Amino acid sequence: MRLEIDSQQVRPYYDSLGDGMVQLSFTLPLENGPVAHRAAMETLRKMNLTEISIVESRSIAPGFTFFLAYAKTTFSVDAEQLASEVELDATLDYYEILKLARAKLDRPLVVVGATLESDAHTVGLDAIFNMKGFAGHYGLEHYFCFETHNLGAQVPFHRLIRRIKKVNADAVLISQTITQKGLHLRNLTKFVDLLDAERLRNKLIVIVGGPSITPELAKELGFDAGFGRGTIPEAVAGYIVNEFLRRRDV
Ligand code: B12
Repeated sequence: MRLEIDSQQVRPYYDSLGDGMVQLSFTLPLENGPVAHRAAMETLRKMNLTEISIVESRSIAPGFTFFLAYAKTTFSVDAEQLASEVELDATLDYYEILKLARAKLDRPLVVVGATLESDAHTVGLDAIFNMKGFAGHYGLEHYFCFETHNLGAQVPFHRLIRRIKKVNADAVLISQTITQKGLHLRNLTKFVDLLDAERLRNKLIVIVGGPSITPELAKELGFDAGFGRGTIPEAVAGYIVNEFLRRRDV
């Protein structure tokens, strides 16, 4: 049986299509008990949820309680409207990128990558760089048109900038996963400021990626492009080659 879905009124569902039910988990800094329970209910009501049911409340440390709840949302979203606002993905594939590079580039582009400062999460950056690639897509090391320098984890600002200068980079790829207390925002803003101070910003294609990165956030922070969850290497490779050619040919 094919379900009829109204894409102008999309709602979460749990039991039956369109029921609006969501599952939430959160922690309150209160001892598990009736007061914490009421505080949790009140928290959910203030989110404008209805039909609230708290299905789990567990003490996770003295003075802290973890809650799991089901509740009903009372709104819908218009996915048709959203689809018209989303930029169409014009990603070139691996072979199209190589063809473009062979036709238009007279040298490999130098690409430096790192996870900044305290951030130790390298899996995402490696997915983009590594020869064997990610989800069946070759990484940048597999393309003849890139000279790659993946510096790995926890690279301090000054070391990254030194390497950018030493290899005369065309593009720099930063990965940021940890977002606790806005750490990524501080790191990324400082990095762009340092590039400015070193008069490197305008000579480089500056890219950031990570699970919480969106193209909009990247632009806001002064980067040329941002890539989020599920990015495949072709999207990044195609962007670098196209952006390099665009700047060179103006
Ligand atoms: C593996 C892992 C670790 C490993 C990392 C090992 C390593 N070498 O990378 C270890 C055990 C070291 C670790 C440590 C910590 N972790 Co951790 N970790 C994870 C975990 C389970 C998976 C991350 C991952 O590898 N994803 C797979 C990759 C392929 O996905 P991705 O990173 O999103 O990358 C894709 C895109 O985002 C994008 N992309 C990413 N980077 C870049 C860069 C560029 C340039 C581009 C173009 C694209 C791009 O492309 C990639 C491919 O599509 C996540 C939870 C989760 N399930 O996501 C927690 C998680 C990221 N960790 C977390 C935390 C809190 C920590 C610790 C603070 C825990 C602790 N208290 O010690 C420490 C911090 C260490 C540190 N100093 O950074 C939190 C982060 C919360 C937050 N938002 O701040 C998470 C979400 C877990 C959680 N739910 O709490 N962690």
